[in-house]
Amino acid sequence: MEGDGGLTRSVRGACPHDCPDTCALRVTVRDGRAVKVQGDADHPTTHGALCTKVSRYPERTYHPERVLHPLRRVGPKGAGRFEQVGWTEALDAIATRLQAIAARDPQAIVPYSYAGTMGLVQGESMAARFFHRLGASLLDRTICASAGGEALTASYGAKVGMHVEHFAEAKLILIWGSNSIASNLHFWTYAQAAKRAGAKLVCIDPRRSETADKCHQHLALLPGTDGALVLGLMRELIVNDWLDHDYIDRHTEGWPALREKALAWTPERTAAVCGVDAEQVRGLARDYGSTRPAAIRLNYGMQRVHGGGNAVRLVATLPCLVGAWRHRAGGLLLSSSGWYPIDHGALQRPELLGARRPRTINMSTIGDDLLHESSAGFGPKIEALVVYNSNPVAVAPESPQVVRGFAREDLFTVVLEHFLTDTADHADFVLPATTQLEHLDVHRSYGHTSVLINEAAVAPLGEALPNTEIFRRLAARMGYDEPCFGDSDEAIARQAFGHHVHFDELRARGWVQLPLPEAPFAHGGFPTPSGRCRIDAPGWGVPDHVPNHESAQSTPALAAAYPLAMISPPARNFLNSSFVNVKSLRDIEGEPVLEIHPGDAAPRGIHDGALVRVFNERGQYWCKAVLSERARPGVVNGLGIWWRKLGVRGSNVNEVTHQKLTDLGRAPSFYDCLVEVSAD
Ligand SMILES: Nc1nc2c(c(=O)[nH]1)N[C@H]1C(S)=C(S)[C@@H](COP(=O)(O)OP(=O)(O)OC[C@H]3O[C@@H](n4cnc5c(=O)[nH]c(N)nc54)[C@H](O)[C@@H]3O)O[C@H]1N2
Ligand SMILES: Nc1nc2c(c(=O)[nH]1)N[C@H]1C(S)=C(S)[C@@H](COP(=O)(O)OP(=O)(O)OC[C@H]3O[C@@H](n4cnc5c(=O)[nH]c(N)nc54)[C@H](O)[C@@H]3O)O[C@H]1N2
Ligand SMILES: [Mo]
Repeated sequence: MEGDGGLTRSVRGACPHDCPDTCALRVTVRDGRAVKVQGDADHPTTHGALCTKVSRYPERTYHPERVLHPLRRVGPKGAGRFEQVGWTEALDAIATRLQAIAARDPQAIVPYSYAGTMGLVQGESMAARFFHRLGASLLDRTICASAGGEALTASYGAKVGMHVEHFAEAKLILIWGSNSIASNLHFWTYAQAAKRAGAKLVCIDPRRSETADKCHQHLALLPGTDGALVLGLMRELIVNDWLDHDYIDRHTEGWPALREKALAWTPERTAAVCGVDAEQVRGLARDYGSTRPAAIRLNYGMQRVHGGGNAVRLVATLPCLVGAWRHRAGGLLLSSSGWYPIDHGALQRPELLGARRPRTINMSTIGDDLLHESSAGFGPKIEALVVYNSNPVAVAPESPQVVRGFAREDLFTVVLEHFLTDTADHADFVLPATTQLEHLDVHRSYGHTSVLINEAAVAPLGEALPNTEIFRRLAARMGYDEPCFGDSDEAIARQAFGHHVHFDELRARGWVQLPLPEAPFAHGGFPTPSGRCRIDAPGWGVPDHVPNHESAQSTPALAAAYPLAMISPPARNFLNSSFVNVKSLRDIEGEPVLEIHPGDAAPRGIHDGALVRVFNERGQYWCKAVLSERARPGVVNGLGIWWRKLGVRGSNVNEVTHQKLTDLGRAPSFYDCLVEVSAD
């Protein structure tokens, strides 16, 4: 920290949001108020630049609608009517209710959290200790990345990949299922540097995104057909012998079985399944087979379909087949989070469970699970939910079911929040949480490889408390006296990386780089038992193309009624459902939109700018039609996760998505969804 006479200070921070960039921040504080948030110019990947959203972080923090006091419900469930109460009253009532439920069966209590903050302290530390001690249900945190995560682990042994900085030296970059300009801006800077140095950029995405506009080539495949595309590319690599046999022999296992499968995928068959031209398949294979170094930026967009896990395993095999890993600017990056030596045991204390083995609830099926009665297979009916760092009523799939569950009068719901979100509206108690400017945290990233610190820049607003402190106080009321419930936030922050990161150095510099090899798999050394990439992995088998749950091929009758495939990728100016209530950002987005190809709009009598109804058997939502070639024929793009109450007629895109899971990782398949659209 620096200052000028104590009035203006610059505080080191880290962006808390669920984004691969995890930027290093400098927060300017004047007279105790944060007046500006900027990117740290010294941090290598942040490079002094922030996205539009996070540069508005003070607007979000000092938003007039911040929840600044504990609130208790006064109206019917879901009405969002509350009265202010004191902390003592709120915590006493919550502890009493949780204890009464726990006396019957603590598994009837379910924590529900995701990545509102990615911080290791304000995420799963004191909260996890509390729920472990209680013996509550465990939560399977699958809503975003677990299909791809499990796939990478099957193939490489961990969620690891290239260093993002080295993309600048690549000669070919495949941007695969990622709208990098919107959701991974600091990667895009390196991709542009590569482009200036002569690299070819190819975007593989059903939507002609802002990123696709700026690439040399765009392959607009049908959603959920990435696995087929890879098999087609592999066949071309084989028949033209664009393979690095030495790398395959030394550093992979199981290639012969996949080779056999791939040989059946002619460019014509591949093109028919993917909805592209056979020439595009041949051309892409030629580029990938003959350009060095070639790098793949894979992102989670392409794994939100039934076969998402298998597709990631197939893509992850490509850089091994051509030996791309030999060069530091070759290989693949989906996630770098597995490089971090995090001591989850110290943070979460699973030993507090003792001999108990609670059931696990999958966060992605919370709609169905809230409506489940007690049964031998399911366990007890869910009686209480404690939500923090998440807005499930807006973001979880098939919201008609989620809303029905949250509206249960007999469900006891506590929500720790900054705002009265769609979820908080359904709470019995809303507890005011601090924002990133008001608490201490430490961060890893899933797009780069430094550890960052976030110092508290200002005092908590109103009566807000950090998540940690809320759970600390609840633990005390429940009579939990294990020493770990007395740990301060700084003590927890020091435990996160143990001796691997020198905490005082982190504090002094704001971030420290993990010591990692430049080209991690140039000589193999994957973090698998054999050190090889597992093309055929024990327990997972040989990857294959897995068709969508819903598509013309897999469910023709359904496709006759609901002929359009809908994907729902992020809006550029929101972060999932965060920032939707920040007016200046909502003004840029305008209103919820559905991009539809003019050829699909015309027969439905849909005009540009018209209000349309998007529907299927699960539900319906309304938004504005944008006639655009950004949508390929047969596919519509419902952009962004709006707050339902700020959307049209209280609806958002998850009204029509379903709760069916992916092949690996038990994740939702948001982008595997058939709908029909009509003019309203
Ligand atoms: N501005 C902004 N940034 C964000 C987010 C946000 O909401 N807004 N969300 C953050 C989060 S939670 C995450 S997980 C990350 C990563 O988030 P991702 O969901 O990976 O986000 P995108 O990079 O937009 O990538 C999605 C892209 O995949 C495309 N896509 C959809 N289906 C398919 C398919 O079947 N195959 C292929 N090849 N492509 C497909 C979409 O059209 C879209 O362009 O981004 C983070 N960054
Ligand atoms: N249709 C469709 N649905 C999707 C997606 C999609 O692409 N399409 N994307 C999916 C993906 S990738 C993800 S990751 C999920 C995202 O789902 P969530 O992780 O639920 O993300 P957000 O919607 O941003 O909600 C986070 C909430 O946490 C709160 N919060 C932030 N910091 C703190 C804190 O320190 N303390 C407390 N108590 N609260 C805090 C914020 O105010 C915000 O309301 O959504 C998924 N849903
Ligand atoms: Mo995500």
